[in-house]
Amino acid sequence: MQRFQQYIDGVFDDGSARFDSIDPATGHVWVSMPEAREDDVDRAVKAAEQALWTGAWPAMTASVRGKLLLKLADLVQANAARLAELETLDTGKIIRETSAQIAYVADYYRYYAGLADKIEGSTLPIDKADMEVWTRREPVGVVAAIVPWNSQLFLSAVKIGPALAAGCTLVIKASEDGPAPMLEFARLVHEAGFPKGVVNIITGFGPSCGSALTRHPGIAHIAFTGGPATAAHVVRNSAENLASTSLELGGKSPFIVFADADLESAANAQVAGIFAATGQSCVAGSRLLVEASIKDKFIAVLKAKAEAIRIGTPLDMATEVGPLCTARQRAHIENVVAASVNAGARIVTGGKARAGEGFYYLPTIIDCDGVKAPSFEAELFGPVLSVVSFTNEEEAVALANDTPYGLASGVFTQNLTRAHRMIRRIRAGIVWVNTYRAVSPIAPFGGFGSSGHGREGGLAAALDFTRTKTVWLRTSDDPFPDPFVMR
Ligand code: TXE
Repeated sequence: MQRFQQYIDGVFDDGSARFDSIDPATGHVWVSMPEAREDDVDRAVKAAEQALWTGAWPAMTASVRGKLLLKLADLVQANAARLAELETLDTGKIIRETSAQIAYVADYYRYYAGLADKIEGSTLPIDKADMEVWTRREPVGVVAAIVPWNSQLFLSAVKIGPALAAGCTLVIKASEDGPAPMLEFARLVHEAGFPKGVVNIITGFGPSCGSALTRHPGIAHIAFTGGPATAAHVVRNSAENLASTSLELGGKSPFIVFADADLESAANAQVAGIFAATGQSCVAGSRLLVEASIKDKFIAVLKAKAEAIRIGTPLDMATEVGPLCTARQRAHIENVVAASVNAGARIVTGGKARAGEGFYYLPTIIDCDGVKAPSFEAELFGPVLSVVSFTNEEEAVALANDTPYGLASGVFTQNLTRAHRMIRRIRAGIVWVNTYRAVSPIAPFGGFGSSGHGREGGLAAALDFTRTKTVWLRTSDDPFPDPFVMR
């Protein structure tokens, strides 16, 4: 059986313990993984601290850091097929998506490579005649980056790219579910030539590895993607080391279709929003809010599309929906769907696991009109769409905002003024109008409320990995004035 290794201080090793990784398409063990325990975490953080303050990294100019990031980008691109295959094998995410996404991950590194030498301080027009005052943007320190199973290379790139551009060092904890692509990526980091200790990549379980990492005194910033309950643990741990946090916690995003929308286009976007990535996407448009007058028609179109989806082995380019990543995840979905049906919600299509091996769940649409259905409220992280209708704009806004989450939203209408009103009133970090699930390194990404705080992507994300140092330089040769008066 293939054995993966962790990467600490520029060296690959087997880790303190080992665990087996399961192929979600078969439910069988396929590779052995290194499990980082407290000792490994401590070694990794100390290596990152050492690399932050001594050796080649802090002496490097920002432009050279940028060049290293460019080299990493080229390596990711050159190895995209291998990384995509590993991500597909270890998480069940379809190869059609992993290959396209990983090729694009290279562009995220390129974007942050370009930013490395554009992180500037400023000169202040200070209100004192004998002073020059300016600010420097310095790296925030050692960053703990924690990612979940879905899209690990992508979700880590939006943390690693800006952190390295800013001059930080990192310990990245890959998810215990499907860490293979991250551990393989460590080989590319090594090949790119980053000084040892700058990037450390481990994996392990949340309560042991994740917890030890987030409360470690050497950590200055925690960049976390995962569920809100885990985020609460992470933030509590950060009370011990006073690390700053950025949290990307998924959502229950509304997908709003008005009667005047281009229904064929909206239906395709809704398929992308809920069935792509088998629904295991933080921005999944899992709540369809549809104007009552077109509800039946729109659901009929969606039902036909859902039933035509090719479900199959994730390594087949023709497959459109693959297995869920874990048996645990599928059981969670089964429970919430069952509770929704008990509450009176009606299954339009799907609503059950696929028979046979692997953690498959059928593309599902649930009509929740007039029912308080758990599937309409809880994040399922699977191919399950819950539908409720509305009769006017006011009601659509109220339904859209009736959630503690606030990550993404979609508005489908041909009415320009209505689109603008909706953009203003929806409480979410992203509003897509007549499109869905579009991302770019250039655009900030992140949520409101229970969807977290902080933004990934865009210029500002790199600044989040810096801290400001203010420098005061006195230009007068006169003696220091009255020491008992603050100047
Ligand atoms: O995520 P966890 P899980 C949602 C989704 C899903 C639910 C639970 O609804 O059903 O969360 O998924 C690490 N200290 N999202 O349990 O636990 C863990 O090892 C530090 C939304 O898989 O949040 C992994 O690396 N770290 C979402 C990472 O946190 C800890 C993506 C995420 O795992 C830890 C994933 C601890 N105490 C799930 N416990 C999104 N935003 O897209 C766990 N971890």
